[in-house]
Amino acid sequence: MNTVAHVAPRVTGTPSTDRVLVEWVEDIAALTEPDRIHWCSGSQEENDVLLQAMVDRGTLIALNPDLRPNSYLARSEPSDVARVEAATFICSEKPEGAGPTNNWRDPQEMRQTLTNVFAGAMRGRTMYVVPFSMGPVGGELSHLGVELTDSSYVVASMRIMTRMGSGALAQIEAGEPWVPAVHSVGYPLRGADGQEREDVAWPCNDTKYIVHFPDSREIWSYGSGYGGNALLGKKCFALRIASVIARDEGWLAEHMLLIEATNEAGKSYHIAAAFPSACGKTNLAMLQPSIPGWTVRTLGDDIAWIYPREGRLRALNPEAGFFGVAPGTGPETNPTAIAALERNVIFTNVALTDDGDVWWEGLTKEAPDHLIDWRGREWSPDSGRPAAHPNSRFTVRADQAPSIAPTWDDPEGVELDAILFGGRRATNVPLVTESRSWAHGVFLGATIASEQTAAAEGTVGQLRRDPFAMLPFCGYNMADYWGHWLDVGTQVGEGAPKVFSVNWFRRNSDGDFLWPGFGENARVIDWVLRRVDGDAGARNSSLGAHPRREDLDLAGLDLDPETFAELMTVDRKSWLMETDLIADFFAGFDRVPGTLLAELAQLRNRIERE
Ligand code: OXD
Ligand code: MN
Repeated sequence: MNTVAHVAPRVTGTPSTDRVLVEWVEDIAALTEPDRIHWCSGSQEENDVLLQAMVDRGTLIALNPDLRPNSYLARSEPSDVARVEAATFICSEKPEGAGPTNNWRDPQEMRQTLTNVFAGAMRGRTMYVVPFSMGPVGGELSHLGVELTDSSYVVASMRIMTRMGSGALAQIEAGEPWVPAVHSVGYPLRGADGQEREDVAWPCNDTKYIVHFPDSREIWSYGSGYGGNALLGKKCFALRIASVIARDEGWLAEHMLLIEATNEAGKSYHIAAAFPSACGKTNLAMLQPSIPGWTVRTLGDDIAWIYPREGRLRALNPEAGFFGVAPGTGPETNPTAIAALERNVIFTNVALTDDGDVWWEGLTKEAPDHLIDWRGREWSPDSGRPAAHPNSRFTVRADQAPSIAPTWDDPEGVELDAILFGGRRATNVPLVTESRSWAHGVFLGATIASEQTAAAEGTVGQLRRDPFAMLPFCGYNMADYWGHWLDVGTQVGEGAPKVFSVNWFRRNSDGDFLWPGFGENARVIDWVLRRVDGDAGARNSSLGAHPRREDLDLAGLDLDPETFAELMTVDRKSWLMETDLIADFFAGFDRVPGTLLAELAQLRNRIERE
């Protein structure tokens, strides 16, 4: 096969003055062979040009400006609709560095694989240089990255999800460290022989690699244009790589929402909460409390960076936007999100209405009579398939949420009063449990689980453990991560936030939820915060402390004593089984901290004595 000599790419935008950065960009360009290199400034004009080009190419559909101003719909390939955990790799030097919950690959072999797939991957395309800051630009706790990508959809999304552009670049030029992140959709427009092919609306590749080198703090992503696979500031950087940086520097990078709750007396508290994906994190982050006089304000809906400072833990949301799941978001479940989505949104894989607006399951009670579904096909309510993909998303700036806290982009973060760990448990796990100590709290986080299927059946054997909701996101050995949490608590001591487990999803024997959830979750938060202040009563079980009925503010809620009792029951036999399952789970790790094994033994002891 004849190969055509690569012509030097045309450069637009303002190249950096940073020699290391420029050399890296040149090296990646030499490997991937783009036709053009554009240095992104993050300006409005640049964004307008990119969006218009995507509309012209069919990658974006401009929505009706009267109904949804400055908003767009993208439809991905059906093969590229979610994070790909099986193709996500942690390439630490040794397999133990990644641990049993991650896919490990030898770093040298993976570098060779990446060199092969990235060779010529950007032919015919523009390679965008996207400098970004996770956390406010210049903030002491913020971290910088540069994503090289051949997807303008990724550029526009990174502009919403991160602080992207010249501000971040100036920090790099001032000598701050940064994480290199290379991304290609893997759909070059020209072969090595010079043969051209047409572009498609959503270029991607069936071969996918989402790769992290924790030792050198690098990210390489190939083959997908979607979400966490491609917007590399989010899961890849702010969780997987950041968790490694945090381990080395003595802080925590967590899959947690962050809120400020203010009670009727005007006293404010901050809470971080970890829930596995699809357990309503965005809804809780934007909670409208049912208790009169209470307000909840949002700082973040997905990620919190937590660090010790003067005997307390402080937390900050490193992101600048929400990449939320659309289905199930409606005026009743999350009116705040609905208000945030009025304008300036990039929607992906939702349905299109006849008047040029968007729709998804749960947006209205009744579906419209006619839609174009997420694959671009005609749809009516009797089509027998969802109109929006279950993982369809909205991408919107955080400060468009009416509930946004004024402190949300304070570079110092906020002081944490409580940490919640939650799973989706139909059985066994009470509505709320206060841990007995920091170590017990870490045990609760390490053993979070969700039932995978028909919750009413509730067979404990069907549990998926998702420790700290970090199973797919921890960049190193999960057992070492637990040890790191224990160390941070020891360092902070008395001033550490109190840790609770919550479960909004317990069901009765008919399969009905026992707790109404949503705005009523404020009643649990109220008890949690009164416990923090030492102002609320509780009873102890073998699991920890729980509210009695009289300890919760249940005014105006129709919750009979029997239902409450069922919600809080700790069943001895089931819990003995739970401890066996936890022991099995821990047995999958060869370096579980002794403190957690002791917590398990003590739990079993307490249950046996009950
Ligand atoms: C997310 C996830 O997209 O957790 O936030 O999967
Ligand atoms: Mn998440």
